[in-house]
Amino acid sequence: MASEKHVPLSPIAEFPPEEMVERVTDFASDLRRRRTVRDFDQRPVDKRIVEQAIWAAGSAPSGANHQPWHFAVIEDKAKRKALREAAESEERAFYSGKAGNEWLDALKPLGTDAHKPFLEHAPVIIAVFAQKRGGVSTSEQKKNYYINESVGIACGMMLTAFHRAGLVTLTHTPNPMRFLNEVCDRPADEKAYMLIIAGHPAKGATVPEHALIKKSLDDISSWI
Ligand code: IYR
Repeated sequence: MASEKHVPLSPIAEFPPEEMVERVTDFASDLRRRRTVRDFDQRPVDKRIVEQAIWAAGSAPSGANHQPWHFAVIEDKAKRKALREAAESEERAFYSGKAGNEWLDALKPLGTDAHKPFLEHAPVIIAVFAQKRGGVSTSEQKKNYYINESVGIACGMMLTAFHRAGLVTLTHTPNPMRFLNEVCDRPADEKAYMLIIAGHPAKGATVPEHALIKKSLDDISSWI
């Protein structure tokens, strides 16, 4: 039999039934106001907000609790410049045909292009890495499991944390992202997963109308 040790669950808050509904409804309404924004104000973001957003992300469930993620906060000007140059070069190839017509057509309503100034100038730029090997302690080198699922959930929790702080975010995935290992000094067995950009929105920032079209509850769920 398993020889694992269990400890009591720390108390979690309980609420009267109606208050539970109210709390989850408030949370959902707030989260539904989250927007992906591409124009950031230059105003700096308190380092404690970034640390707490990483702390929130690091609480995500993960395969065998190996926590297969690393968050590199890119502050250095030269690294940001290198990041922007490498990403824009990939994006130029992407937008000038590599993506294929179907993908480019799908992106048209967003109005995005290869120009990525936020990679240099946004107040917060975090490169998220997924670790192929690791363990419950950073010194371990065991195989990791459900890496994409685990890191994806952690990223979602980070976006939620920034939103709760009153900031806007952008998930960015230059393709391919190999160059990020070099920019961020990360080992070859880590895979760049996505960039999370955060900050205050620029004055007059806009979002594409397309982004406001959301599927209904009936569209996205079934009770069987
Ligand atoms: N990485 C490119 C293209 C892009 C792809 C998808 I799918 C998007 O939802 C948005 C953009 C870029 O960032 O421009």
